[in-house]
Amino acid sequence: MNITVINGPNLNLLGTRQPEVYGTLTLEQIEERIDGWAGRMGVTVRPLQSNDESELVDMIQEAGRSSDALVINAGGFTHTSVAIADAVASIDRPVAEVHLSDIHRREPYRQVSLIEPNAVVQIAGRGATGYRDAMRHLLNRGVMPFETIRYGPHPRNIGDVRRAPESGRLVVLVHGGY
Ligand code: CA2
Repeated sequence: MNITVINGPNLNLLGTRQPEVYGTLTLEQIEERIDGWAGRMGVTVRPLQSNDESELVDMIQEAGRSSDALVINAGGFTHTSVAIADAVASIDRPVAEVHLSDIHRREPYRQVSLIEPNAVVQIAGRGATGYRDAMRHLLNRGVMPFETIRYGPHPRNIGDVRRAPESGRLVVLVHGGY
């Protein structure tokens, strides 16, 4: 499987300011992690970033032609861009929407995503690991549906529990806090 990972406006500034909201990793470091996770999953990734709305539309259309799936953090355009939402809706490939921060616990204008209706999943508030979970979701989608459960108040106190299709039983191994 090959997955295009698109990051939108201002994500190139990660690691420079607002670490309490977006973490301390730079985009380059996040992309290195994505590459490592993808390698372990047997997935090929193509990371892209742009601050330009029309370039992002072109990237999404191109991913629709040349990739099996798309992971997108459209940054601030998530909440405002009908053009990007339309591009996501136009492609015939599964799209996973990612946000480093938990947009649902932030300002009201960030709580609305125009992309969400056409994404197969929205993952927010898990920091960089959200990209890993998005790729995992795209890889396992349809094979093993998952349910996200919360075990604490912090947005990252979550786990995705998958149930193998032929199994009537679910075993959850709790360790290291989860
Ligand atoms: O939580 C996310 O991943 C966001 O998509 C990040 C966007 C924000 O506009 C969305 O509402 C949520 C912003 C990304 C980066 O912003 C920075 C600004 C200054 C310094 C570092 C990062």
